[in-house]
Amino acid sequence: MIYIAYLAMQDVHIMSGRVGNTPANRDCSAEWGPDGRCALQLLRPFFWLGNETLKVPVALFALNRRRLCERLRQNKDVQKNSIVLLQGGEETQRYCTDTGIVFRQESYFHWTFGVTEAGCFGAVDVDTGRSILFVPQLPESYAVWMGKIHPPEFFKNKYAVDEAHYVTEISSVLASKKPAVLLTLRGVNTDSGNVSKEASFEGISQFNVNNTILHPEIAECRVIKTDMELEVLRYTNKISSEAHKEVMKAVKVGMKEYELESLFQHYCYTRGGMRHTSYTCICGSGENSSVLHYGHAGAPNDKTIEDGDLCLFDMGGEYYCYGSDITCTFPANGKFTAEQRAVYEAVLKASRAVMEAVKPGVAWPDMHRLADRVHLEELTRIGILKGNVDDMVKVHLGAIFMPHGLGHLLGIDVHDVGGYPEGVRRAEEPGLRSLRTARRLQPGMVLTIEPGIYFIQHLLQQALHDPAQACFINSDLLQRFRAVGGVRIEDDIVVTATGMELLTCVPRTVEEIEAFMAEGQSSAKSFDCLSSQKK
Ligand SMILES: [Mn+2]
Repeated sequence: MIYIAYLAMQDVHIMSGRVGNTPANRDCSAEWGPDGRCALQLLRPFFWLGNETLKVPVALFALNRRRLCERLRQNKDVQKNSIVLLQGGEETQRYCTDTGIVFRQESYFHWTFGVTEAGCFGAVDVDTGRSILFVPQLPESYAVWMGKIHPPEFFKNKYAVDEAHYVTEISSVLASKKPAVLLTLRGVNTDSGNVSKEASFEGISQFNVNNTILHPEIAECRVIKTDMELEVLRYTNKISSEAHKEVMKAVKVGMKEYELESLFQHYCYTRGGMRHTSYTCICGSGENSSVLHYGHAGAPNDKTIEDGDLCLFDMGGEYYCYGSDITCTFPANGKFTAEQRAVYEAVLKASRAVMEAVKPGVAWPDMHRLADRVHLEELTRIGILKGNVDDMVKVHLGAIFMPHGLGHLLGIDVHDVGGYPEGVRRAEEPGLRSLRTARRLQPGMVLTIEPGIYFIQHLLQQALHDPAQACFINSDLLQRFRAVGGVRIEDDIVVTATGMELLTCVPRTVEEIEAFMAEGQSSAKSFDCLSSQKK
């Protein structure tokens, strides 16, 4: 209902059904839902890459700005007549060369304005919600090398902001608004420890600037996703799930890991308009599946996949700066060994136990503890561990097998912001301390659920040399399982009022995976998402 303010009704051609796609981003494909509410396609203008890609109304960002202003107005430290000022990302080159790196917008700026171009600033009047975009005044040579130069008016329409000016006018335009204070963004990202880039321009010293209020407030807004944002995240998950399935169908013993990385990226881009992935693809096979962040420049997915290898592929596509984060683990030859199956099913049990328990009010560290406990129980059932599970928990044995956190917030950043607001403490115990958030769950939060069991030589050696942990380990059996490498099962979910919605849709049980891969080798009969989720 709140969307209605953004409709330009006179422009809308109401149709009885969906209108065919036309390659303009201001067309009129209109559709009414059964309750008389309009579909998102009605909200214009929108971001769209044509074909079957998702149309994202820029009204998404108008709503984000409105939510931010409402929050700031409730903050007693915010004076009347304050203006939020953000600086967008800038183009960069390879080191000292003139070779450009494909631009990706800075995440806070994207959340607020949805602008894809580099070198911009944006301002929002907190009292009125009025938005101003500042775009770079491009040199004439731009028209030769880069293409048509658009005036500010073009960007005003493209992004549905109230005003647009050149960046060179920022000082005079803001001065004309006589703001009591400019709220700029300065704060630490709790995952990287890096500080956000605060807006700065020539002449800012004439303004009263506050750089501490904005960061916690805007981060808090980003933690809860709107319905329009959820539509984008459903899309990124749909495309990335399909891409993972393409990979599972194509994988063959003898291939290089990077061939599957390439196939994933190709599917995401060609079918989903995803020029970027949310993070570097992790395509570990065999023992590489136990390397949590394999795929980096020092280990660039370059091993040959061998018969008997387990593949752990952690990959997610990004559309219009919204991400996804999915891990599939499956046998390269299409058939799990007994050991692989036992470990896989232990992790799947943990994943499903967490999904059953997720709902508003639940503390995320408790979900981590739940997954850990299921792992320890299952490893005991398999025989790798022996003894009392409560005693194992006391010596943090779970963190030997799952040294990372159970999952994290997901959104515009794959490790999305706001995990540790003031008052939420990071635990110190192994495993739990790696959690990227320790919050209680609220409806509208999007998270990954990614339990894993890994046989990491370094950690196993450490445990075997620690009498407090070694006493629980059956080292002969452990030896047999080391070849499994690691299993991770990662899905993306939204917390709903009563539980959760699963966004990811890939074959998950051993039976589903083996059947899907067998079909993939012969003909391409597709995996049925709905019937799988009903199970
Ligand atoms: Mn993840």
